[in-house]
Amino acid sequence: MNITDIISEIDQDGYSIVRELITGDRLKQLQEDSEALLINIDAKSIDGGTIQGRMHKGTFSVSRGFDDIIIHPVLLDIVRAVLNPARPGPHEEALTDHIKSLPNPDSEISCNIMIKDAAPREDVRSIHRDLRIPVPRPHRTVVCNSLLALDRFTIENGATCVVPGSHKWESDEAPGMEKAMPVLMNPGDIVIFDGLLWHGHFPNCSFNASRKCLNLNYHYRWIRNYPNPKLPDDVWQNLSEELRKVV
Ligand SMILES: O=C(O)CCC(=O)C(=O)O
Repeated sequence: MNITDIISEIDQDGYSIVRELITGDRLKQLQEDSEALLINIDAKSIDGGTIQGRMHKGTFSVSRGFDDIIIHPVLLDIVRAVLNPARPGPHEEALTDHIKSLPNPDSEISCNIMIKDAAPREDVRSIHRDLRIPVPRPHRTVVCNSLLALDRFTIENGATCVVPGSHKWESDEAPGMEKAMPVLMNPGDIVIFDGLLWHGHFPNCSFNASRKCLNLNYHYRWIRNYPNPKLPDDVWQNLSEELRKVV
């Protein structure tokens, strides 16, 4: 699929899957680096109660292992096209007024990364949207989220689920899981979606298959939900100009 088709798919369905964005040794290294960072957390079990889940937040502040993925040229081309403010959407005036009312309406794009897992026997992540700003829905894309598969995503092991077309819905009432479709991926595939798309993940019904992914959330800087911590000066100086612009 070419980039134009991917962008039209995100416009129409709210998401698109890019196959084999990362392959070979680079993928293997990403899998190892992610595995090494994951931290144990309490997670909801499908059997009731709590199990040991895994996650890593604030990944950019402690690892340089993902910098090239943040500025991957294919990913950035898609994200920049999807977040393009020159493509006005519904309620554009209300969106413009909201942005203008902010103390620092910085319209550059920023990326926050974290590592997410769905552990064996972990329950669903409930269906949600990634943002709620005081602007009527739908509006043009202001958060472009993505999940790069590091394990296989299957129906059994808690694949991400999406409700196609729901980024265009006015209502903020969460749809039921029965409306959601699985996002089936192999390691190295990536799903890219509009932050207004209703999504979550299915339960991981397996007993031994974890379902890791690198979560790259691209958004306008004026959305203050996902700030990256400030890096020490010597680390910052060594980052490429291109990377510094998006973190
Ligand atoms: O881990 C998943 O499959 C879902 C992630 C998610 O809901 C999110 O990044 O907002």
